[in-house]
Amino acid sequence: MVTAIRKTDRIITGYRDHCHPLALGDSPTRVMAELYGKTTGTSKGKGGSMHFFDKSRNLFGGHGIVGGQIGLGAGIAFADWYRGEAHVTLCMFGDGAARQGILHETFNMAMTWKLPVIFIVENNQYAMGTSVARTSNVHDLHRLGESYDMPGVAVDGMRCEAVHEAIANACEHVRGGNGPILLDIQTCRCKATA
Ligand SMILES: Cc1ncc(C[n+]2csc(CCOP(=O)(O)OP(=O)(O)O)c2C)c(N)n1
Repeated sequence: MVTAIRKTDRIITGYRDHCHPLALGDSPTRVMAELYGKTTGTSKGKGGSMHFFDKSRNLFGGHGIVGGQIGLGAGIAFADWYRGEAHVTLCMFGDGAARQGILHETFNMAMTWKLPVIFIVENNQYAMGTSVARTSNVHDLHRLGESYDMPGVAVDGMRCEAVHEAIANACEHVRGGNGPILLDIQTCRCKATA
């Protein structure tokens, strides 16, 4: 993902956030220090495991409230759009978070205002132990934006080239002023049934 974006683009994610600072160039020493609550950590020890923030790398968290980052991500994109800055926000969340009500209000406003945001479901088929199949009648998560006319694409998350290509295409779409796009990046090849 990081190979397809600009350094000035913004990233916001859920609570599984240890890899993001590393991918953005932070050192393992600082990441480990954060996990131990040390002032030498990425977020000065105040964030801990679920709340990695790094202003210098445009990492806006790390959020422990499942789905909370969906609205915040659109808010960051709104701020950039309002200031006339051409950044893209990559807003990541799990397949469980995708079932939160905030997704629908956010998708509606983000499409209405054509905000520069890529919504990314990290789809591992389970909200911790609860399978996609048990939480909804709709299992193709890339279709969740259809009622807002938001385009959606399913991506093989086990192939880094496919992820790079999908993010690069999505960035082009968003930078072209077309508004948000939803990527259902699948990190599990099996289909969860129970
Ligand atoms: C608003 C809210 N409800 C419930 C929880 C408890 N909780 C923590 S993780 C989780 C499941 C999240 O599932 P998903 O978004 O698919 O993430 P993954 O399982 O892939 O980490 C839940 C329900 C929470 N942190 N916040």
